[in-house]
Amino acid sequence: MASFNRTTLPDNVRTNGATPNPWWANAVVYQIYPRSFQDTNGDGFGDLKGITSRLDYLADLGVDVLWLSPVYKSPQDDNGYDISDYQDIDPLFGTLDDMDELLAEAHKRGIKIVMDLVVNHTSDEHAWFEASKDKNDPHADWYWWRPARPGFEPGTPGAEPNQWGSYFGGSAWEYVPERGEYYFHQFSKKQPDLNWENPAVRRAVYDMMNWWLDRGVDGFRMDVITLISKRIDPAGRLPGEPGSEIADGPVGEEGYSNPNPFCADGPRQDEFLAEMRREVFDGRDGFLTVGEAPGINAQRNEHITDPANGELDMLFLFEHVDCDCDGIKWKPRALDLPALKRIMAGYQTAVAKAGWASLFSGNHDQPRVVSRWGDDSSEENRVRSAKALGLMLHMHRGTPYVYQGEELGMTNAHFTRLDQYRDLETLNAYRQRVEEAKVQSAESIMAGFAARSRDNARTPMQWDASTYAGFTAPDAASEPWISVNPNCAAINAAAEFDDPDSVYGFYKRLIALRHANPVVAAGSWELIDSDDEHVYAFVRTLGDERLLTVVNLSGRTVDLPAESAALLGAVAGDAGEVAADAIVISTYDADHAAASITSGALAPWEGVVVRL
Ligand code: TEU
Ligand code: CA
Repeated sequence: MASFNRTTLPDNVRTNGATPNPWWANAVVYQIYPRSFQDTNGDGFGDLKGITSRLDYLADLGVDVLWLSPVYKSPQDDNGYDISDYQDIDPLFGTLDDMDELLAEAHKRGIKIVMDLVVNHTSDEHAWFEASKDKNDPHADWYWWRPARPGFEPGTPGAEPNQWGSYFGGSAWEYVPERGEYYFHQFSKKQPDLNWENPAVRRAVYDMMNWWLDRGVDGFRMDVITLISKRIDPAGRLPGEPGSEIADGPVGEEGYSNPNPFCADGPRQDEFLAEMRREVFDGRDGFLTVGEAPGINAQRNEHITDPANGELDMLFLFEHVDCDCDGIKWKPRALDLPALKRIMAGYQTAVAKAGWASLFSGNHDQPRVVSRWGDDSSEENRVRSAKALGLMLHMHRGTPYVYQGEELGMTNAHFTRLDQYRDLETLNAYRQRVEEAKVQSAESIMAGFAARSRDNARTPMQWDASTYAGFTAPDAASEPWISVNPNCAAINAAAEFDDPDSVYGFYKRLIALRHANPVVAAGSWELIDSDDEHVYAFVRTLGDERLLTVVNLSGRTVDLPAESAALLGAVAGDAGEVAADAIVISTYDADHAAASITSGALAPWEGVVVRL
């Protein structure tokens, strides 16, 4: 049986404050979006057998854990984040036997698998929701049902219980004549929010989680788990509903108010997470829990991920991937690097003593990082900037997450027509912002989609240069569910797999570096040259080992900033040169890095890690 215990961290090295260090202390997680990863039956959708067929690739990359986006039974309104049966696999992806085979084959290779747990809401086609439409059914109180506002005809504009809008457009309330009431949904109307105030709901969720862990799953990524506790008044009324002691927020340009301030990190957040830990994970080991945490700041991250509080192992925070727009996702702006560095420093310093950080720049909801913060306008700049961004992230303290295709330097889709998009968030935003509220022009929002649509990360994985990038067979019965990026001709795993200078080869080295060097996994982190607008530099220290990471995150040659230059000067020889063997890893070759250091300037997208 392969060993899972990759950690090379002695117990006197502090990680998240647990003793002994958690098994995942120097692990790297790889996120798979199954729908777009590998199709094996020609229906144009990725499937579980496809993932199993690519395990040797993932083992070669060196990742320790796979996070699968949802593969449960679902109407696929939000690509599986709307679950209608938590304990069965959607036929689109295969069967429970396929899941069992994937678990067994992954475990043989020393790779663990965590599933995506979506329990803030279910599908409106879940049996629980169907039953809850009957006010006399035991499930009647499993969701947030509310009557129409007094004086309004149910189902007519203005009759909604409050003014909240859904993240996916329109009101957050949907009227069901059968029950004569509205239900609350933060996301699409096919994703009704579960009522976590109801202990029967929590019990059912914990039972389901235990069922999967008993089946061999190694943990969960928990979808919007910091939205499950809603602010309510003593009578249980939501903000803004008739008679509530809590007003809901101001109405925005699209005609609705934002539920997030009343649903993010709510009053019972810690209680629910601690109860889940006790009811599901206590007594088990070898698991990983990571919560998706919109609305959580760095200080709350420390509390929730401090093992002493018995909640979650780590969280995904969002401040860093929300910092390059002014509140409206579809009106992006260029990255302000000092702002990003301040945010990342806040994350890192908050968990310096206890708690832990996740490290990600991409996922199935975010645009491709090489297009967003790098430069995909030429092959050379794409490869160099993808490596520079990977180096920057992976040299931080915490657990890195690699999103499928990020290790290849896959880019945004660069769609130009609305009919190329599939994501309901994108399509609903067009209808609401351009056609209904008329608050953004078609041209402006199409540019916003090209930069930020979630579909940028959901084009099929590029395995080779064939018609459908090897995602599905060229003669498949169906085309892929979303267009393959034509740049698969040059950007694909087959072209990169054996090339040590490829983005793939570079990510392999980053991952191996973490496995082999405790200072990378657990060393302290200190930002330097914080105001520099092009260079991201920081020092990692563990005992007497110190590594300087200095990355030029721009397409121009820039001078080494002062603090970095001083640290390098202290280890350089008389002629200012640094020995090539002091170069731990670099986005060019070691000789080029040494020459750059000697010259005091970094080439475009040049990143270097130097042992001080
Ligand atoms: O995402 C929640 C969430 O925060 C996203 O709505 C994110 O803010 C947005 O996509 C960025 O524009 C989780 C899942 O990752 C996402 O795929 C689901 O659509 C959503 O929850 C509902 O389950
Ligand atoms: Ca398939």
